[in-house]
Amino acid sequence: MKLYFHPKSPYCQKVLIAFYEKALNFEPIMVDLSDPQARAVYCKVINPLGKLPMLIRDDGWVVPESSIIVEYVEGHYPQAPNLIPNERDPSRQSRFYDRLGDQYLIEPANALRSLADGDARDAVVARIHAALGLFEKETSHRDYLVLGRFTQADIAPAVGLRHLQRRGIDLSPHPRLSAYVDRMWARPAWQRVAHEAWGA
Ligand SMILES: N[C@@H](CCC(=O)N[C@@H](CS)C(=O)NCC(=O)O)C(=O)O
Repeated sequence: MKLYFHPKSPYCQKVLIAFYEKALNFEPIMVDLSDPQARAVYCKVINPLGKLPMLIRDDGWVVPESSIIVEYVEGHYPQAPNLIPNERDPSRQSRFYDRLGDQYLIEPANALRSLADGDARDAVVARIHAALGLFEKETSHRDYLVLGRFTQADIAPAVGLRHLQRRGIDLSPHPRLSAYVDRMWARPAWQRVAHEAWGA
């Protein structure tokens, strides 16, 4: 299978983490969407929506969307770690945290890239701080968000939080949350993702 991705993209990092955690074989194909020619080819041949990541199986079956790719990976490669709990309620909670991470941490982190100082930026930063308060509470009494072990629930939030830090959002007023992010990014699969993205 081929994974179209960019190493610095948070949505692509969600998928890379799943692949590396499970030590899966795949063909990585890096796409630089900031290059107009590469973007035009990618949109024409692979994804008209111009979004990364995209997984394409050897039989041509296309799997878009980071969360759906993680779900695909868990369904087809059940080896440890189990990313999506089998139990109904933990599975729902896991999807919930994945969505919270996407919408309230990764999306605003991406938005901060292009927003100059002003009201629009202030509104995004205010929403980020509301989300940080929520996640501080969620991590104040547990090391992982669901089932007391690493699952899909931890991927989008911890990816989003690292990107927010890289955009200058200070997590130190949230000590449990800071410890949580550092704990996730200390995992070998995550260190590999960080190294490939930022050389860290
Ligand atoms: N909901 C999508 C979001 C994907 C997304 O927005 N990817 C960004 C990279 S982080 C992208 O491709 N941006 C290019 C663009 O919007 O032009 C997912 O989860 O895969």
